[in-house]
Amino acid sequence: MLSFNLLSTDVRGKARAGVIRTDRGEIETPIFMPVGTVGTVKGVLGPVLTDDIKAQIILGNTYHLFLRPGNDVIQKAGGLHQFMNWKRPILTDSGGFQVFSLADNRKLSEEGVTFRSHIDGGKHFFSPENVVDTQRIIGSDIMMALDECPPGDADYQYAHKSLQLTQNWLKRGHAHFKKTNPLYGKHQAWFPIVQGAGYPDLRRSAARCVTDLGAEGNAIGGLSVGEPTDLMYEMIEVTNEVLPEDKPRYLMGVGTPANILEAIDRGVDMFDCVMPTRNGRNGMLFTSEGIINIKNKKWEHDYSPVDPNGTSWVDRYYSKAYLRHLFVSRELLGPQIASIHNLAFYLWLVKTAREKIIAGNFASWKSKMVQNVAQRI
Ligand code: PRF
Repeated sequence: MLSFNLLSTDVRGKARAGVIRTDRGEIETPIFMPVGTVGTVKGVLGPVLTDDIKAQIILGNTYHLFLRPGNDVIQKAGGLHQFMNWKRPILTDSGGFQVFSLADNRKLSEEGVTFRSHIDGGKHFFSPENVVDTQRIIGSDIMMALDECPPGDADYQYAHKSLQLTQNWLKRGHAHFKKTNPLYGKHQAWFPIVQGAGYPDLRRSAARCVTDLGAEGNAIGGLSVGEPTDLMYEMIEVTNEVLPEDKPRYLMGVGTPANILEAIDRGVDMFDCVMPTRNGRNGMLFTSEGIINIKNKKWEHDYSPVDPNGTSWVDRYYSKAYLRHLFVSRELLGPQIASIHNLAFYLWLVKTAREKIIAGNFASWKSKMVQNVAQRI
């Protein structure tokens, strides 16, 4: 089983510190989950992820893994954990969001979604049931429901209709989850997803529908998809007023360090985002003092550490001038160092948030940190 223990709640706000227990180990919340879309956190070796970055759980994508290497390869390997030799928990996204953002020729129906692969144009069909089956084959510790994520500027009518579809899919996915079993002897949880675009009444009714399923954890989707940041925060608040307190809450695909701190302050426990790795590969470094563009000429002769306050060994082992040189020369090691640094920073951020919540001084630390992390240096 997956269990969640709340250890403490911030005295003033809604921030929580807790522990999720899975068959593959514990996850201390709030937590950030590095994104490992195709069974690799891009450019980062497994031992670096576990021992240096101290990732407690990583994310995989059903859509990508289903297309390549495919269910047969993963099943014969004995699941994704065996295949990539990762022993800690894995959460997989259902594929819904990726079908909508990557695939071609999508056709949505009550039954599910047909689409063409962005890799070879092959035609496929995802349903609330068959994405559970694929996630059983992957063997993820937390499986996600199939949902439709409407665009950030969806009008009410579209958002309402889309939510009805997602809610029907949630019920079908949940029923199928209950009827099926893990293939590799480790419990798998299934999390439903709250949608409802930027409309408080839709969010509330979606959160009630999700709560009624009684799942082991719940997710908030459909945010950070182009809507104003304040609207995103409002939707998190509205949703978390309804979602049960005794289950982990996962905000999907969010976000900047400031977004994460604000969402923690509103009672979110789990996060994932491609930003630390994707932006890192482009030379953007997140630090506790602000954002660095390492390709900037200003670092050409800066022989000080990549990040003197950083928690990863790469922060003190390499200089900014050296890292800039690697980026300017398009050397592979540059994006690798930046990814390791950024992931270690994100994990430091949520770990420190957790310590502050437990110590009872999260609010003041958060206000200061939200300003620091957003400035360009
Ligand atoms: N649904 C799913 N995955 C997601 C999202 C969603 O709404 C988002 C939106 N931020 C990111 N990843 N299934």
